[in-house]
Amino acid sequence: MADTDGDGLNDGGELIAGTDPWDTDSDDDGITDGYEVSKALNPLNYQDALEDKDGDRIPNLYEFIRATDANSAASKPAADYTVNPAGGGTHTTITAAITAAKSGVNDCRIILVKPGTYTEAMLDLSGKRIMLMGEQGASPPVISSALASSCITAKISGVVIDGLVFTHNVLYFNGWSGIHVDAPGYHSQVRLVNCVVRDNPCASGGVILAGGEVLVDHCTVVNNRGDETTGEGGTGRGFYVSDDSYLRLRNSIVWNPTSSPSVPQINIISGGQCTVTNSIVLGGEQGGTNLDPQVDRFGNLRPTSPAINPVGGVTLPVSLTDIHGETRTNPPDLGADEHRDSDADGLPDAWETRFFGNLAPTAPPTRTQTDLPQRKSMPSAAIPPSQTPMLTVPMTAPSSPPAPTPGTPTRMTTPC
Ligand SMILES: [Ca+2]
Ligand SMILES: [Ca+2]
Ligand SMILES: [Ca+2]
Ligand SMILES: [Ca+2]
Repeated sequence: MADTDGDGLNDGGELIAGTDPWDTDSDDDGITDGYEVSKALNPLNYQDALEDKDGDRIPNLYEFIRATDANSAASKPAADYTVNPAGGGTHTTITAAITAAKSGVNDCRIILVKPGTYTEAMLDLSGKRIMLMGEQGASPPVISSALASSCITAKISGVVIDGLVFTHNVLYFNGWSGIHVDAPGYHSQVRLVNCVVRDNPCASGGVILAGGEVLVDHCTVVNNRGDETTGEGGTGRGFYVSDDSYLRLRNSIVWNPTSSPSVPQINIISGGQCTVTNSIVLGGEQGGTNLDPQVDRFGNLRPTSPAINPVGGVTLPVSLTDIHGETRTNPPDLGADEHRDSDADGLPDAWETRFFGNLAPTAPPTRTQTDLPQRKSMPSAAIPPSQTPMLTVPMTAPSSPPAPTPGTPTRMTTPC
């Protein structure tokens, strides 16, 4: 039978699928009808373009453009650019990699960002569809703006930001936010997944939506301020949803306590829309659950968090892994961190790996001060007498350590 529009789905198939035999992409999501039907995507729903059906971090749209299999986690494109401040990648700054991706002839390029703290001026994702992908590990890459602007801005449909931490290290300022999305247009979509947006002291809080539909999946949006009532960008502690934008929040945590309870966690104005699914939101806003998620200062779940194996958790298209690269279990935990305690010592794997370098129940002999830059500069007098200084922890672990009390690991306080 003929395939009149040449989209890989013959006319009989188009009839069965309900698609347009004269239109290669009936739902205008950038993926042809033929590919969508062959991969059991929905050729009549544009919202699956930035979903990740096989959970391999690569959205369906990118799998299609890059000619990989959206149904197989083993089939995915490699990163096109690698950012490593220490060298060895294609670039040492994210800005340079974005510039390269924009100036290339190809679309839907992938930038892998190695761990580090990046203090570059506001990153600008525009011109071409780009996926910014943090390398997963115990210390995921941090984008820490030192400027009175957002850490990053996404201005084009198809942008995906996966596995990064966004924060500011400056004092409060008006306008802007941790992430700024301004991608208006028909069926315009941006996806944030497995990201931590924390400690952004901005008038518009964690994330500004100023155009487009933004799918926020497994993100942890905590301790952002957004408590200015007259900021130029308006206010919203977690999200500021304006200008006909649409926030689709799923499997996430929005918990931004401040001194001004009148400012919403998700502030919706000027035609903005919002749907919240399977998420914790302070105050129960927008149908979220009002339970303290017990998140530490890095955005990770403490062992007693209600975000772990949430009651009524639903199975949705999710990443197979969390921001640390740890395997998600069903039901997946809320936010960017999946709580894993593989040696059952009451200490999360990511926490042990980050601070001790392995999963041993007490400090390993290989640990050095250089692993602990925050403590290295802390004068000993600043250590409360009730806490044992890190470097005097006994080097020899008892053969059968007592089971720690849940929620009270041996030492987890770090100077802020
Ligand atoms: Ca066809
Ligand atoms: Ca399509
Ligand atoms: Ca579709
Ligand atoms: Ca995929």
